[in-house]
Amino acid sequence: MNTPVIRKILHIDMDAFYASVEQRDNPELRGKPIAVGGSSKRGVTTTASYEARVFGVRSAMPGYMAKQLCPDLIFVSPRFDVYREVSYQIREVFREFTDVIEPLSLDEAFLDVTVNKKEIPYGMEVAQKIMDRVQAETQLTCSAGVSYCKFLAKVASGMKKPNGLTVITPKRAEAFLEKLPVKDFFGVGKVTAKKMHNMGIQTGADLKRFSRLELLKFFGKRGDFYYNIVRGIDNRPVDAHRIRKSLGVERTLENNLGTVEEITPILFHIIDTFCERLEKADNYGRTITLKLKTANFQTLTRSHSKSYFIRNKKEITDIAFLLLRENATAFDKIRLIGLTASNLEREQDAGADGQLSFDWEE
Ligand code: TTP
Ligand code: MG
Repeated sequence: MNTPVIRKILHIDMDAFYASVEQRDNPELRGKPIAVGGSSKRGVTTTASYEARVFGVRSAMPGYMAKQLCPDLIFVSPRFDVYREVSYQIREVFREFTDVIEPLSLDEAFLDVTVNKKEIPYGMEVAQKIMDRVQAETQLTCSAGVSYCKFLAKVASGMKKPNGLTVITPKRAEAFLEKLPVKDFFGVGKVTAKKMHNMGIQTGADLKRFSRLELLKFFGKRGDFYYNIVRGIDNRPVDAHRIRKSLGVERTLENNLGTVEEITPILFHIIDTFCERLEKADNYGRTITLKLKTANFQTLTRSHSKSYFIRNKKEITDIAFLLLRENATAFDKIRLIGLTASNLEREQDAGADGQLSFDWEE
């Protein structure tokens, strides 16, 4: 009888990625609190240096708020072409060890190193070697998580940032998950975490008290995922051939909104993020889709296609608002808005944008 092979999965994630690149390339910024992006009107930060995080500055924070928290904050414009270049460099490093690489964004990827090109028996040793090689190639640090499945590798990589390496063995997995706050579960977004908190679920141990059926009842098909994950069961393979068919952004609203006037500022904000995401991914679509979820959980989608790739922000804005107005009479209140680009220029460019394939928030 074959004994099942325990996989060795790594999750590698660059530390304060854009900010570290900026500090690397401009010595004057080193040791200082900086935020990348966020200086324009309505602009939000993409990320902050560790010096700025001490003050509470975070990703996706409006610039004015970041400045309030940290008056000495220096805003730096993003340079996506440089981030992309670093992203290629780190993927080349990964490729020295394995071809089973699933990028999640420019700065993070899953690697399956169960079998690796250097024939290193320990996942932890592979991870350490990769961290060293990444630093040598890019003068930047990354953090690594090592485990037997994607979920735990991903959680592990965030535990000792920056420049940290964390291993979660199968033996430690269940105890670790019991203590883990559900808000830190990969795949549990803000809305679900809140719902779980309302149900008295704070940690993995609390979550474990619910049966599969109960979780299915409360969370639909995601209930099955939560049931398994809290028991350390995650058999998803590292998918080196994930094909991206669309790129999008969606937001669940804090309050359900009814009129076009109420929705307008939020849609502007979504358009900003959406355009940034397309630019970051360096990928554009011929079709733009607006998705609205109504207060009574109906999903409305409307699309607009062109014969060319839609890159221009003004045009994207016009299309988004056209689609919103076309829908305006179809709902009473809405609870979620999303924008998606499809018919992409580069459907093969798996995960080059930062959106996770299993962000199952909504
Ligand atoms: P992350 O890996 O989430 O963050 P980070 O690398 O800046 O910091 P950490 O050390 O905690 O990993 O994201 C990678 C890059 O993606 C980040 O540097 C900037 C960009 N980004 C955005 O543009 N918007 C966002 O909301 C987030 C979270 C990241
Ligand atoms: Mg990172």
